[in-house]
Formats: sequence, C-alpha cells, structure tokens
Amino acid sequence: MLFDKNQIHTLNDQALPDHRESFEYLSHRLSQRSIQVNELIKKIREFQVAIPSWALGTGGTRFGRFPGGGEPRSLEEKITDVGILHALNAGSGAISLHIPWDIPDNVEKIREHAAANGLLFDAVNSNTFQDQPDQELSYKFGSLCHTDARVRQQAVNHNLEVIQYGKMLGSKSLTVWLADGSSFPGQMNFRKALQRTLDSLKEIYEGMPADWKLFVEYKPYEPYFYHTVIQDWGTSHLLASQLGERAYTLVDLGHHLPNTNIEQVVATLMMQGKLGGFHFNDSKFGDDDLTVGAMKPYQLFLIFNELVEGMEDPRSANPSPAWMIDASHNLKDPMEDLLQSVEAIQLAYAQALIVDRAALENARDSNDPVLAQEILQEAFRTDLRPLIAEARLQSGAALHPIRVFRQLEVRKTLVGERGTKSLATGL
Ligand code: PSV
Ligand code: MN
Ligand code: MN
Repeated sequence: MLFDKNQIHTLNDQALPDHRESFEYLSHRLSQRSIQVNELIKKIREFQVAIPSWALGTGGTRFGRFPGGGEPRSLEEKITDVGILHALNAGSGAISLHIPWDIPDNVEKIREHAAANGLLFDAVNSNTFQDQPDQELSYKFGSLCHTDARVRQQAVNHNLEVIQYGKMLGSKSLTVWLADGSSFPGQMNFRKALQRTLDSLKEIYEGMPADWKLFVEYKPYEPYFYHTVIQDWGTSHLLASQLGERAYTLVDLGHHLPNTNIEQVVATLMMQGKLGGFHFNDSKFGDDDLTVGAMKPYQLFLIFNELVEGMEDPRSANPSPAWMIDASHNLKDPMEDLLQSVEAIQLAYAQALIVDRAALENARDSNDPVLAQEILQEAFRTDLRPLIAEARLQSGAALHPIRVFRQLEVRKTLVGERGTKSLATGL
C-alpha cells in the first residue's frame, strides 16, 4: 500500500468533531422516523461495488486521450489502484477484468496481490469488439453473429478462454457485450444474425462452470449506427431466457435511447428473476460513460427504489444483482472519479432503503400520486452523506475519501513511481 492505514485514521481524527455533529443530528432525525440507523449502516458496509479495470486510466474519445500521469501499467498496478480505493472507501472490494487487456502472467501472484488488498474478482469481460494483433480472422463484420462460422468459432473460443482465466482467479461470472451490428440498411439479416448470436452464446453458456452466471449486455447503437444485434433489454432477456437459468440481462445505464424508463426496465426484469447485474455510469446524450450521479441523481434513486423493492420482496426470484461501475472519460483523475461514483451509488442505495414502503404502498392503493411523490422525495431529499461517512468510519476507511486522496498526494506518488506518460490498457 502506498500509505499506512494510520494516516487515514489521523486525517479522520481531524474531521471527526464536524462529522459527529452532522451524524448525530441525522441519526436523531432518522430514529424519529422509526428508521433503524444501525441496520442501515450495516447494509451500506456490506454493499460492494466492483471497479472495472478499464476505468483506472483516462478514457479516450474519438478525438484524443489526455493521460494525467501515473496510470497503471500492468494488471498488478490496476489491482494496487483498486486496493487504494478500497482502503479509502471500504466499498470497492472487487475488480472486474477485461481480457485480453488484463491477461495475468502469474496467476498465483495476482491472486495473492488481490487478496492482500482485500479484493475479489468480479465478472470477467470478453472482447470481440476489437481485432488483436495476433488474431487470425477479423471482427470487422461481427463476432458471435458473423456470417462466417470460422469467425464465430474464434469468438466463442475467446469467450471460453476468458472463462478459464476467470476460473483461475476466482471469478464467478462472464459479461458479454457485443459490438455486433450493422451501419447500413440491408447490410445484415436481422433474424439470422440474432439466431447465430443465440447459437454462439449457447456454446459459451455450455462452457461455463456449473456455479457461473452469464450476463448479456445490450446497447441500441454504437459502434454500428443502423442496428445492433442485442439492441435492448427485451432482446437480451429473450437470449438469457433461451440460454438457461444461469443467464441474465445486464443493465448498463448508458445503453438506452433518450428518456427510456430504466427503473421500469429494472422492475420488469426483477419480476422475471432475470436482472443479473448493473453497469453504473451517467449520460446526457448517449453512452457518455460519465460519473454516475453526475447528471441524473433522481433517476439513480428511482432505479434503486425499484432494486430495493425487488430485493426486499420475499416472493422475488431475482438473485442479488452484481454491482459494477462502467465509466471512462478523459477529464477527471480516474481514481477520484471512481470514489465519487461509489459514493453516489451508496447514497442512492441508502436513500432507497429509507423510503417508507408501507406508506408508499398505501398511497398507491388509494391512488394518491401527490402523497406517493411526497414519500419518495422525503427520502431523496434527506442528506444521507453523514451516514455513508459513518459507514466508512466504522469500516476503518476515510471519512472523506477524495479529501484524503488529495491530502496524501496519492496521484503524485503514483506519477513518481510510474511516470507521467504511463498508459493503462483499456478503452
Ligand atoms: C461499450 O459500450 C462498453 O462501455 C460496454 O458497456 C462494455 O460493458 C464496456 O464497454 C466494456 O467492454
Ligand atoms: Mn457496460
Ligand atoms: Mn457502454
């Protein structure tokens, strides 16, 4: 670790009087509303969000990449960075790898390094949206949907290889996001392309260990602009249903056409027991991959409201979804951005937990939209930041992660070790 945990505690001590005052006030107010504050804190402490390995470097746009220095140069260094985040917020206890960007050269060493940092390996991600230098056949016209069976087989084999890496590291799921699609009307036979995709996915599904899950991501456009083979949650759900019990839909917040009611998508998938996981990010126009909560915090809260409702319903058949961030851009320090992301997710989760669900159901049953809105916004407008800080404090992490990141000059140290020009592999 770049710093001693005691340094965090010393900085916490300085911030403690201020924190105590705001937390005691909040605690008192919540207790008056019959909310069990300790229960709430326990849930927040248990909640862990996986960090994608590709978000640790500055992302690219089509027009350029402006690295800020000190980016991780290897898988080991990516794990180090997530370890730093986890030490600061105690809420990012897992890393999601992308193969071939993150092929481990020494599995044992990588496993040990992750364990020493208190990290688990979340879903592994395959990549058939780029051609690799040593690759025989091109994915220019698709991968799992390709018209040529040899290309499809190559893409299937890649996914099976990704599963092998995941197995060695202790992952329990594979996420498949496909760029497959077409840019011009007439270019591709929709029906046949979807059928070929389903057949290829079946081979991948069969190749997974019995305790693994397959997450199928959808996206309506980009990199192709006329159609994508898995365009929406319905198509993903169709594939997941045909694949089997351990296949699920993965919702990426950026993968919707404008104004899509994502909270309703979440509720529908949960009703079917098919919501497998989440990729958190935020957007104004398209798949912008901005910091979650930066644009539409109310939407994030409404999504968590459905998630909590679904998770608390004893009749719900949906397993606990996998929580992951999927953000990447080129302005902020990527580690500070991830600290902001985790906090935004924890806040929305906590706000959803304090919704008075019985009162909300009563308002719904008596068709009272005014009261329903009052109940939801009572929760959304409660400032729960001191509660999240208290959860971190109780877990031995920082009261103010970004402040501590800066006070400890983490980025400066990383630049000193890795140089100003280091570039992480990724998007
Ligand atoms: C591309 O849109 C994307 O952001 C997908 O959401 C994947 O999850 C991610 O890249 C990594 O491949
Ligand atoms: Mn995604
Ligand atoms: Mn995306």
